[in-house]
Amino acid sequence: MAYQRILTIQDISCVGQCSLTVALPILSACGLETAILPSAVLSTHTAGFHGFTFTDLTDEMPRINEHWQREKLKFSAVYTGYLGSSRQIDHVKEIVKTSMLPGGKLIVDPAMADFGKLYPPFTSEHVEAMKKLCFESDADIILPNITEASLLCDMEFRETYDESYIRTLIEKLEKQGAKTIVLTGVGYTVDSTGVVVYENKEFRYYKHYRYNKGCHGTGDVYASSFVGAYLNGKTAFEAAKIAADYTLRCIEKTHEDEGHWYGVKFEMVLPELEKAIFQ
Ligand code: PXL
Repeated sequence: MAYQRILTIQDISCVGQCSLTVALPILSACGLETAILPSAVLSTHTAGFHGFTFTDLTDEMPRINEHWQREKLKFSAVYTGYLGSSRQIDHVKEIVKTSMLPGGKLIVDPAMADFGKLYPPFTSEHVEAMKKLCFESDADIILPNITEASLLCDMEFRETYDESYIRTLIEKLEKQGAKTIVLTGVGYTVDSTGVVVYENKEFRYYKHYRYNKGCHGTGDVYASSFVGAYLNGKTAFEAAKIAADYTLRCIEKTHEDEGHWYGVKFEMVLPELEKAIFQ
């Protein structure tokens, strides 16, 4: 593969093993030059820590992009994660328009909700802005979980569901403009979960083991390893499988340490991800 410079846009949670502190090392391990655009700086992530600081960087985003344009810096892919405000989403759309190389890939993890609920700072305004990023900006791939997918296509969220519910979700996303869809956290039995990939008009399902106890940050580990594999020439389905297997190994590593409640121990198993991509 040709050497690629990509851009990832998400927050820096200084402590907490999520967003940029996960994406940057994973993408680097996948051999990608990774430029970053921090959407905000938080002392920790927001799930379980109390009294965290939050510095919004929305107004920096267009200034940074103007400098990149003056320097003629371009990216062969843009991968977005947790975005701190709906106003940021407008800046991201502009950055994609001005700083992506022709034929570049836009990969959007809508990172805004889980378990049927929006993350605390977000409202329906954020959902509407995220729809625009996913559908109007021509995202090549979106990686929602079921909660995010239901919000993006205004469909009722269901905790228990069957294949026809999942199919309808994906069909509605496609109707709104989604191209390749990687729908995560889809399980039809109590001890399994998996990922449904809709690629080239075809549905495929990768089913795998589900641990009862999850870890905070697995969504970011999953999306980053997916992007790493995909940009190294894997199909979306192959990348989805590689990312699922890697994320499971990270969860196993994390479970070895009962006190590690705030993030995913993804570091020690990075060589396994590299092997899966480059072998
Ligand atoms: O992992 C998603 C995420 C990213 N960044 C921040 C978060 C969360 C989820 O809670 O709080 C700041």
